[in-house]
Amino acid sequence: FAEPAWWKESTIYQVYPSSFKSTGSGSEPGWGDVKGITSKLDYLKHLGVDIVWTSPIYKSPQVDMGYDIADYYDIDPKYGTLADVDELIAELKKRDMKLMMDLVVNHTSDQNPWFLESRSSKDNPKRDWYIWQPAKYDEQGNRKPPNNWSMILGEANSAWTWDEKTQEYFLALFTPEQPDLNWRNPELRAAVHDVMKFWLDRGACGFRMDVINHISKPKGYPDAPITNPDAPYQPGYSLYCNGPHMNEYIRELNDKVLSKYDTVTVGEMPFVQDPDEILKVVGAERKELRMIFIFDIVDVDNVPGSFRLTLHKWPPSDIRDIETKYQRLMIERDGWNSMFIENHDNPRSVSRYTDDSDATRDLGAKLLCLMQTTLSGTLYVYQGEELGMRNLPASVPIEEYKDVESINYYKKMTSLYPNDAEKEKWARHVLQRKARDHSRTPVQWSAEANAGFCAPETQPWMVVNSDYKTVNADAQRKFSSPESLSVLQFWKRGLQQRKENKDCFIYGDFELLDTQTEAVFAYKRKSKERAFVTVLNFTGKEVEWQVPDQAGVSAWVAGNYYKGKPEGAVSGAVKLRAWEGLLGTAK
Ligand code: TEU
Repeated sequence: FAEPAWWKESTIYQVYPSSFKSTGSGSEPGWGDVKGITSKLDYLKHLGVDIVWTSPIYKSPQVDMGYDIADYYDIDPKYGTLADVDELIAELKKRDMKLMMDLVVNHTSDQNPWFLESRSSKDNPKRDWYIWQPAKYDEQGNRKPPNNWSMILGEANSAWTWDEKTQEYFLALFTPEQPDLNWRNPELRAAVHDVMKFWLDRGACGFRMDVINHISKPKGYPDAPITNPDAPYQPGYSLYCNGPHMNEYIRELNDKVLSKYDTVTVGEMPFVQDPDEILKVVGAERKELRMIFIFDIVDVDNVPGSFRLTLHKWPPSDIRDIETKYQRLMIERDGWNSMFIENHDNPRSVSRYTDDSDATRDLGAKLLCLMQTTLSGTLYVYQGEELGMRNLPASVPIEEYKDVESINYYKKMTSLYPNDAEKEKWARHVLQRKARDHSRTPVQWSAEANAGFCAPETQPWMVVNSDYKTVNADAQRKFSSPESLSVLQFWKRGLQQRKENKDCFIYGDFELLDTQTEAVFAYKRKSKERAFVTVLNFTGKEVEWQVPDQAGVSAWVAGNYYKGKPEGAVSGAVKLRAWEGLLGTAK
């Protein structure tokens, strides 16, 4: 069994600050602000949250919603001031809670003074803090970027941007306004260490590290393999994810900074699936990061090897197979992992993994809660997930999508296929399923105007989901029925149950109970003292499930169809209704 630690047992709640809560204390009306986070700490404490992770609140031109940082040492006026952050940290502390910051150091904003200096001349001392390369030329003498890598948030474009003044290309993997930092340069690395110390000294408990596996690019910037022969540029993930010096740079973060504090760290690591590669980072003896975000579960509906804005049909057993793989990695090989299915880069989980129609949304959200609260890994809850918030409906016009990735995708599709109504419709369909915008709509606090997110007379920066009159925190807090709990109440109970039985749910053994039934994910969690069994029907159809002998269920204790104890047989055949989930105690 894994060694106990506070950061394994903590429930971490992700705040997407622009959409969380606006008190009007920032410079922009209709934006969430830091005081808004502080104003909701009692709500979060009541839910069972230990750590608040906030997406970037630093000074930023907001090309990519703060993932383009112009000043690591100050807060964007839209969110408030440094004093507001100090107040947030103090208020968290009063409630025995902590603050985790987002550390975005694969790239900066093109408005960051580091980059302004770097691009000012070829002999500027900070020139080498970013990745500059000379142009290539084809036979006709046309200028070409140094290689064929495509931009991540707009794959029709090159990852390289030409700089007229100094006549070189710079690498900017995400958008041209987010130039990549050159981690080969030791001065740059020391500057990153300083940023980290600044925030830890101020009271942050650690960092979520944005695309930390992109920091080491391969020498010579070779071309990426051609995955789409019709596209002008190709995804370069296989080359720059987990690059040659990545582990060395991460270990240095630990030696120079992290080891001097008691921190929690989680590295965002897209496109890594090899357990040995993962263990190099999170293996207990490696001392690199506490855990990472592995993307398999959120990549489940992407065309394999392709971009996120694609649709791919997947069987429900994919969820079982993915979760099982990583449960074993943690428990049997002494690594640690994060448990998450939602964040600001993905559609809403209830819309994606279950059925978000009015009749089943509630059940789907609770099913996902039951799964997450009974599996190992540090648990991450994304704002609104605890309310079962869902994707924007198809009726919302395309102009309401604000994310740079969505905008670039729609532009690409409509310019690639001009006057093609079918293709345009398809593009809108893909965005309605997969856009990052769905998780970025304002949190629905109440049935009041603007869902209580900001003042009634203020226009929120993003459209509020039209279902807010029924789906909101206020209604779910007050909800009362003899048959069931609201999604919010179910989450609160689930988180509490997880803590009370952490020997099983956090540190316990994991045993998969069924590899055959396509629809069902069933598993046993076991400690020295006791055991639990979770059974989840991941389809909208009724399934008859044979309880296997080794399950040894003694009683059902919770389920998403029930407020109290579920009825039904504990052995033999059990009828699982659409999206039904059960939790039982076991021998
Ligand atoms: O995301 C990195 C990332 O690779 C994806 O989650 C990305 O959003 C997706 O592949 C796009 O299709 C992180 C941040 O979480 C994201 O919000 C930023 O846009 C990105 O890095 C750049 O900082």
